[in-house]
Amino acid sequence: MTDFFNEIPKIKYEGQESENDFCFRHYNPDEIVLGKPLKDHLRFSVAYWHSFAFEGGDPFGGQTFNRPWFGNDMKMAKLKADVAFEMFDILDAPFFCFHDADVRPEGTNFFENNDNLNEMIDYIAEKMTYSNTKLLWGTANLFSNRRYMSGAATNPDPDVFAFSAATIKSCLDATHRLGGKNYVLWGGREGYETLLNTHMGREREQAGRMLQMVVDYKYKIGFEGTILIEPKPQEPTKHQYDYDVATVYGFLKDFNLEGEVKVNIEQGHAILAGHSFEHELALARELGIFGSIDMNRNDYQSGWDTDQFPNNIPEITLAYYEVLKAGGFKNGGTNFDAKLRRQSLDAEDLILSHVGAMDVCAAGLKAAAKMLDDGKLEAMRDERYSGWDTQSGKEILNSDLETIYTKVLNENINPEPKSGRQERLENLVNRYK
Ligand code: XUL
Ligand code: CO
Repeated sequence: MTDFFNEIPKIKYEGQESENDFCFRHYNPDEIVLGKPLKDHLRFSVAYWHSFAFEGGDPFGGQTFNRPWFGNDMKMAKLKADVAFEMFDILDAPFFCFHDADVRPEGTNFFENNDNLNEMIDYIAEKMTYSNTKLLWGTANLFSNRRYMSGAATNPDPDVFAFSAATIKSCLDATHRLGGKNYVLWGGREGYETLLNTHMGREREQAGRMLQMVVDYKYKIGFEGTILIEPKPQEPTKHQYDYDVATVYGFLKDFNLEGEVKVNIEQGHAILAGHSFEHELALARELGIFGSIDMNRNDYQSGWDTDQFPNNIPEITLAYYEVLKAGGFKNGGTNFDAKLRRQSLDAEDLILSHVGAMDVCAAGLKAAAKMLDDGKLEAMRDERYSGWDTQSGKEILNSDLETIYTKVLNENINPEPKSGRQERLENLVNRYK
């Protein structure tokens, strides 16, 4: 045991009347909702990078957190893992997620990185034998090191493509070894800073080729998890090729991978792309590529990817409504891709940020479940389209322009506009708590 979390007890469900800050008010893991326990609906995951690797920096200043495990050697990496698993235990977190660079010291070449990663994966695998926390997904950090400044798979230099491919292989091996449910590709630098130096078509081909190699390798090693792309429109790049769900779908179609790869949708990224979270979720569901979510929120004024913990129950309700409509998570889950504000220095801040986030997600999911179960919203939506279920509606859709022309003339079709009833639906949605 380390002494980092000191006196902080295991977090238990106490209900909404409790005055204790260190308890769940809405998240009762074993509560049955729509026939299954809340914990299996939500599948919460802690992000290793934000909770244990983030130093508190922002564009104007560096480290604010003093953590006993900060440093670039194996002893520190192991202490970091000890603290991480202590936090997973305090929260009884079902899952965690990591990048290679979060868990291992940074080496000076591929050999050292690989060696460091393997030693840390041994260490983490041992911890997982007596922990309840499983791996939701692993991923490679192909964006922090300066070698990736012009991209990873989309780099103009083939040696960077090679370095990236080798790194993905080690990370996929590590994820497989730890029993990961998914493997994520977020292309932080797969885009451009200026079109003036960029061969866009070529870079897109390179990204597609890398993805095909990842899928081939998944089958080769028998990894049964899902490969996920995490869309984001920009930041750090000016433009990222995996802009949003629609763009990723087009890309997957182009490389014949739409049956192989799904999406990990992040709240903040959806907003940066000019969409709502529920829009991205609904589209992924309709296209059959919904996989998992990164739950967080951005500051509504600053306009960049602030990765804050979620706290808005009505917004979360609409998001989980889409997740439930998609049939819930299969391999996916709710990963808190969220970090403390840089003034939140204390160990308890790390715990309470997750407690609050788990609670608002539980409240949102329960409201969404009631809304779905009740069926009023779906009935009103269906009613709006009911004309398509009639004989005439079906004929129109299966017809051609000439026949429809004659039909409109003969039957004197003269549509009468109907209310979209938006406010009535908004009022309805606010009733579910
Ligand atoms: C960056 C982001 C990443 C991915 C994993 O905006 O969301 O942390 O989730 O690389
Ligand atoms: Co993310």
